Amino acid sequence: MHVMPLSCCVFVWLAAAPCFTAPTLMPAGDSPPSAEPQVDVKRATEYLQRYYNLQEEPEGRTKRSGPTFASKVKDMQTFFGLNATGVLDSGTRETMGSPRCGVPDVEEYSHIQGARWHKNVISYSIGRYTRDLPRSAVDSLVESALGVWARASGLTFVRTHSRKADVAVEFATYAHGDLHPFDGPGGTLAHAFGPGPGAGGDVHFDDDERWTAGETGFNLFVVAAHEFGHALGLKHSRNPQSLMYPTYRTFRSTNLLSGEDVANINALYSPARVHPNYFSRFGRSSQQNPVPSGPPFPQLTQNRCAVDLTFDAVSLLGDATFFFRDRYLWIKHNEQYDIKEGPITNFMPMIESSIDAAFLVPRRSTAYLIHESTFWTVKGSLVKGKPRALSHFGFPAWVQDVDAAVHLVKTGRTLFFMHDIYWSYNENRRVMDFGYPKYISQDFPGINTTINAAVPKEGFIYFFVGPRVLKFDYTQKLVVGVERANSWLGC
Ligand code: NFH
Ligand code: CA
Ligand code: ZN
Ligand code: ZN
Repeated sequence: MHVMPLSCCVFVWLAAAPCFTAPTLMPAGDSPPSAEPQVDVKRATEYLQRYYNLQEEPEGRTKRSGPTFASKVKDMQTFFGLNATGVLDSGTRETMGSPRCGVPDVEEYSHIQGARWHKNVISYSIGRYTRDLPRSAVDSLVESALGVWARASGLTFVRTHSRKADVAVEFATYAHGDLHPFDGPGGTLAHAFGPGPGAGGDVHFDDDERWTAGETGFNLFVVAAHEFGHALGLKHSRNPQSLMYPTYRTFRSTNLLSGEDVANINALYSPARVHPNYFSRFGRSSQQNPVPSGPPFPQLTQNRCAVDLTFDAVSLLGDATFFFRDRYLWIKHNEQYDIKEGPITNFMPMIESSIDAAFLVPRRSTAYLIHESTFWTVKGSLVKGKPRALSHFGFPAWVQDVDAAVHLVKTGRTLFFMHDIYWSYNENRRVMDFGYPKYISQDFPGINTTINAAVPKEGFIYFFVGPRVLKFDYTQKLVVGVERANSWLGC
């Protein structure tokens, strides 16, 4: 069996040392309970060994002073937002004293991406229920918690009653068959295994907690959403705004996910844009050298007639249509048969990344090319100035990229599509229209999956969805035709 990193960490760490609660736990081993400072150092040492990879000395003794110990204390203080003094003061001891369980903090942050599911449709099952809530409530809280990630990622979750579900959800107490017994009321609320076969993806809730749908006890929706993050491969975040922060909080706002959560799930599940160092500013690695997305070098040729060819963005520009895929570009002149093609940099040397979305505002003769949270302005065939922030259009901060954009001359609006929602931007007043985002499926019936690209033509909107293009009649609100995406490139 291939054990994936996250589940592997959970196994190793919990098997080696079950969760402990400093205030109630008897000091382990040889230390007499009366020797307070001794006990504190011992506990701190155990804690740092468990969560911060503090190494034991060769003879089996652990360094309790010196650079290693202090620097691990510092790491821990930094993680919890304490003063990083390296000194075991009372605040630090108190924080260490909070019961906790799971993968070591530092290990977790060393790289954001963990294992992932290599598919977009993930099955889940609900096995043993809790008696705290009606079954129907559990079903719908679990479904909503999965919906949080589905909306942010384009993943789809389907419920099954099979034992072979990818994500098997269960309530259990104490020992429950996976070597990681729960700890009774309080302490650890739940745990999850990262993507993988067997126990991989499974989520267990401690049924000694009081599970609720409200603000008393522990809110099942919030805890489940956190656990599903792990089940999809996400690790803990040190950002207290993030759902993946390691301690339980109730969320007052409707927005469970921080921008970082959204970025991390997308780094994991958007194969076209893999960012090994995305958000690495929380770690120690090189934020100074952002890694350009896509393959390391733009491919010099691409087969435009490949059966399953998809595009990242399609836009009109001048009297041509531009088709973007990874860092490659095809340009089809409207009145000519020949197609120009090559790496984007051949045409626009400044643009060394892929393009996620693009649109033309004809009365300004200006096209906007969007890459993640930035965009370029292109007039004629000239890229104007430096890339600007996508937030310029008035998006909320958590919007870090869009899938597609299209400008409609008739209404003067630009529509931005992201997963299953979209925004409408008023190009005349240069403000977002009120009441957005809205669900795409509500206003574009028939468009039920993530949109790759959109382009207006002869009064229709053409939505590129996977290897197909759907012709959408905006006044009838109806899909009126389907063809292969690359038929537009003469295939
Ligand atoms: C948890 N975890 O039980 C807590 N935290 O806040 N108790 C985490 C789940 C929360 C599983 O994936 C465990 O990370 C505890 C302790 C974040 C939903 C911080 C005490 C360990 C109230
Ligand atoms: Ca517990
Ligand atoms: Zn378990
Ligand atoms: Zn967790």
